[in-house]
Amino acid sequence: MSTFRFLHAADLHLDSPLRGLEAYPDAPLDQIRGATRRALENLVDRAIEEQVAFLLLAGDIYDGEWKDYHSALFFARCMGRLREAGIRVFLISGNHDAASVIARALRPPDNVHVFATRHPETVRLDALGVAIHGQGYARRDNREDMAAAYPAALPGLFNIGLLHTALNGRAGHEPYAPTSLAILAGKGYDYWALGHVHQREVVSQTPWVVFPGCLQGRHIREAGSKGAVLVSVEEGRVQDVAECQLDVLRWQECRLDVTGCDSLDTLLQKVQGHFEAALSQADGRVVALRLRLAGATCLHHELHRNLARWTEECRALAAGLGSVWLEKLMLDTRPVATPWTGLEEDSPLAGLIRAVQDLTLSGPAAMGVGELAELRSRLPVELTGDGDPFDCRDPERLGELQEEVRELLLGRLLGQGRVA
Ligand SMILES: [Mn+2]
Repeated sequence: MSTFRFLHAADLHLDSPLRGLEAYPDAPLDQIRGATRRALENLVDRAIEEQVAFLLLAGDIYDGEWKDYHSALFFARCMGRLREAGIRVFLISGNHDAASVIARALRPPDNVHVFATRHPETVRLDALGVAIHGQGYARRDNREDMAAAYPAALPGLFNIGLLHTALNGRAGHEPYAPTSLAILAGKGYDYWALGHVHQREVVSQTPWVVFPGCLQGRHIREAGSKGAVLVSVEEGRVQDVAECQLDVLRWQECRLDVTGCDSLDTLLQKVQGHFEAALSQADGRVVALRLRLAGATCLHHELHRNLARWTEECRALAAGLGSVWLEKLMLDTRPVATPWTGLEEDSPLAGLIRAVQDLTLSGPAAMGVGELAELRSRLPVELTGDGDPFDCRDPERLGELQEEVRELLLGRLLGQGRVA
């Protein structure tokens, strides 16, 4: 039994198109557009630096069919660098790059083994004492338990299973190639190299079952550090599974407490401090932030009334720091006083404000749920996953929407009556 290391990555989604980001006035489009390629270059660099025995790619190398061969040529060039370094690559196709989806596939260099799609296949690396079992997707919508048909472990070897699956279901991910931990464990393998779920997750250590997560986040629902895992095997046993951060642009969702901020200057100062801290933690990467302001502040109504303007003010602060981009500003603030403070108790305005406060916006009809559902049905599936802002079936999201409508109305009303 030998000692070696290998890298396991998945869900590269090479050249994934930008989704609606062109609409933002100053989105770093070039950096976002090139991020999946730069992350793949980082993966290749790391494989060479660490002198790994091989690289595993567990599906969704591509994002879907393309109109030219650029993505496939870029991939071939990266694989060619590994070939020069004597590193073999084992890959399976996933739902995004199933044979039925990608018509223009190019043959990769000869250090790359692409697993069959009709049946599970096993590759033995006798010099290392390794067996790799895998099967790619022939078509996108794959609902079979593929793992069940994988062969049992080959005795005396370090066995790896390469599989693109949602296991027993993962929020925000289509339930492709469903299977269970019991089925995986029953094969007797040492390491299951999974793909499909974009969040890094060590599902089990006995045996090792690992989702490395996507190589590079592409939108706010793929926030946090992204990359691959480096697996160290000693005497035929997994000794260590280490996270390798390989992303070049990092999405981050954060919450900033602005309790007590009593002027827009103090608020903007606080926001700037927050941006600077995020930047210093990003290790030279571009940071794309979604910022949620929270806490009780007398600026509550002003922020709600002029959200678009304060979003641009914050965006300008971010732009001034170079490598920070504000994707969205969201409000979770509360007012410090009741909105009718200072108004005549029985004045018409006070009455109207009370009416808005008591307004019941619940019920599907009031919120236009039917119309929203109709719009939502036309969105690409990637946009309607977990935490989807348009999901009106989610009572929590509906509650948030109601709150936003109420605050907007109050902010507008108070703006008419006096300075909030
Ligand atoms: Mn997938």
